[in-house]
Amino acid sequence: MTVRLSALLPSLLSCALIVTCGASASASAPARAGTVLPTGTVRPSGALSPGGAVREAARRAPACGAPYLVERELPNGARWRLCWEMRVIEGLTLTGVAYTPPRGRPIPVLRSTALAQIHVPYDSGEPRFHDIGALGENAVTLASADCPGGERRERFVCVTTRSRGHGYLKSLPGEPNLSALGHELVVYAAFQIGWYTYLVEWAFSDDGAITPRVGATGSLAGFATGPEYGWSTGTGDTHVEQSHTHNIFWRLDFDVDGPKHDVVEQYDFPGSGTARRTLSRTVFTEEAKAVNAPARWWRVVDTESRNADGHPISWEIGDSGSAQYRGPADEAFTRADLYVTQYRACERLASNNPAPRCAGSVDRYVSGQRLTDPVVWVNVSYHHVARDEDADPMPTHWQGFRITPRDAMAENPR
Ligand SMILES: [Cu+2]
Repeated sequence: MTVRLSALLPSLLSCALIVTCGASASASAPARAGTVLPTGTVRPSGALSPGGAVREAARRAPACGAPYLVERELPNGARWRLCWEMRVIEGLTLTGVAYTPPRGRPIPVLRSTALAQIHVPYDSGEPRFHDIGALGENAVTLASADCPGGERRERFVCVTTRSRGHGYLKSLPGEPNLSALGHELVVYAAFQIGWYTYLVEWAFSDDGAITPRVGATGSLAGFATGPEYGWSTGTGDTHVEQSHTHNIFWRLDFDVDGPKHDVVEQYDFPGSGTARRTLSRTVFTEEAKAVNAPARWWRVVDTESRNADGHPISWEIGDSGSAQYRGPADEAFTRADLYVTQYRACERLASNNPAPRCAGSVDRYVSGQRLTDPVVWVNVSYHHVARDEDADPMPTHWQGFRITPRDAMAENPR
């Protein structure tokens, strides 16, 4: 552990000198062979989408071919289609995500999704990393064993299918037993940031659900502290590893059943402590920030399109697994769990946004604009108190959330 600390010291000093620590964590990463980005798949560093009509056309109709096209049918007959690219800043980015239920028509869900920040504040107050600044430059070459049963695309991305346990199981007297194992398409990549390796994945289930999540593995950073801020790891009590939080932000540009008529709603069920719970709906007509609460969830609904049952098609967002970190005033972007903003191409990251034409963080993107093309930002926190088992390599700790179809189909799409 001593060796690691001394190895980190130069990057910490340069971090202090340049004030913004966005690139400092990646600067401390061990040099890796084979992390050259695939030609033609990466935008130049800091570059934004092309402007005007070209940009509009490109984002309305995302298209791609091999090896960037993912099109897969799962055993129940459901299909997912999407494109991937490895962006310099955000790393793995998925566009044009559409779900086709068994015997149904394709339903667009997301125009694009990518990570928008990995913010890692340590419990003593320092250091405080913003690990996304050049994620794509730190993509790890995957071995074939790292992509079991799947296809490696351009060495960095794995596309595979895996079981998700029982999709359903029904056994009622007088009725035929029904059960089936479910499957999901998984698209993931790994990124080396400092001593940590982040596994960034999206799972696309055969029932239409999407699970974005990030797993942190690799090695502990080795920041020593007193017992009030950490946990004794390693041999005996020679080292107290400093606790810290991983605040992970996703940017989700929804296009539920096409680019128009998307509205974001919040649902609550007040009545705690009484026998009844009522349903309460809040429609976000303007840009908004929201915090988690028990039984609270959100949905993006297309107000014009209907399922065969006549109900509006939507995808629901649940974020109940977050530790809900709240930072100091100069980290106001940590003070909400979900943001809804009007689409702007230059609003890319939740903090340390690289585009000078836009504000610097997601809390400041919320400026009272009317929502006609909503982008949803989800913040999931995990408080990492190290334990002896974390060394070494550190077992993967996962954090993420769920996006579930709500009335996209008229019945179970089995
Ligand atoms: Cu950690």
